[in-house]
Amino acid sequence: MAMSEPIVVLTGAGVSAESGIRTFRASDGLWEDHRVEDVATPEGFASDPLLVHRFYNERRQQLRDPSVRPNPAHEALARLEREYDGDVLVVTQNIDDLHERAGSRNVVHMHGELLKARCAGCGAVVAAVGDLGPTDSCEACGALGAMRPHVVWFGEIPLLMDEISSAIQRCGTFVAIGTSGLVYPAAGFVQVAGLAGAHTVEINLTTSYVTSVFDEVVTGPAGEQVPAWVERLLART
Ligand code: BV8
Repeated sequence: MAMSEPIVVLTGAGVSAESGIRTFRASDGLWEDHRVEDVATPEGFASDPLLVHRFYNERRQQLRDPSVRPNPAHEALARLEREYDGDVLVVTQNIDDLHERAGSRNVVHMHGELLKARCAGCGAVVAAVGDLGPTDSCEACGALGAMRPHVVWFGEIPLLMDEISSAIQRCGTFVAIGTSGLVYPAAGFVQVAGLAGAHTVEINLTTSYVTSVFDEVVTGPAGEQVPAWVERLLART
């Protein structure tokens, strides 16, 4: 039996909202407490590493809170990967590990991962479960104070772009879930997918900056709409 065409799923902060993780641009959003340029840029980190470490330490502690768990949207995407008879790739802008904890295995974190740290000296990437600070030394090269969150800040190049680009060129369906469509290059993926002939779907609570580009728009909370969309798709294939 021929395999069905590959599916690429792009997720943003909205897919984790119902798990209790704040999004960036809601009224009570993460950025509300801080200026983006102070906490999510290399310049911000250079000028106040303690502030930036604290910003990520708080988010890492929250992620470890037992009440923060995958929600039905994460679980539905893991089901899609298990039951769909084609490839499913989750490209997430999120730095939490909820997709993996829900069972998704084919996940690319294009903006890095909260539970990892990277040595600014040798580039080694290590697990970071506890707090990070400006005096931590690299367990690989020993450099003192060189550890930073393994996160892609504004002005830095997203990770695994080649893998992402080739997956988008080959997919038959591109679905964006819970992302505002503001940050590039992620916000431009729908355009690339559509030009490559994919059917494009947006699942969001409201409209995004790029809603008009999608072939199909599903409005509502991801925790409800993603399981329903997966159910419909699996019933068709
Ligand atoms: C790069 C990690 C070059 C850190 C993040 C001028 C014009 C255009 C672009 C630029 C420009 N000036 C600079 C740029 C480039 C810049 C950019 O796009 N800036 C924007 C602000 C204009 N981009 C970069 O710098 C990127 N790098 O361009 O390098 C390059 C490019 C390609 C190839 C080679 C080189 C790097 C950007 C990465 C920054 N790091 N995160 C951290 O997490 O702390 S960005 C951060 O915000 C997230 O990772 C995410 O990517 C981004 C957007 O957030 P969303 O996930 O969309 O969340 P948001 O809160 O915005 O929206 C939530 C959505 O969910 C909403 O739509 C809401 O309606 C919905 N929702 C809420 N609840 C629910 C829901 N939906 C469903 N159910 C719910 N329950």
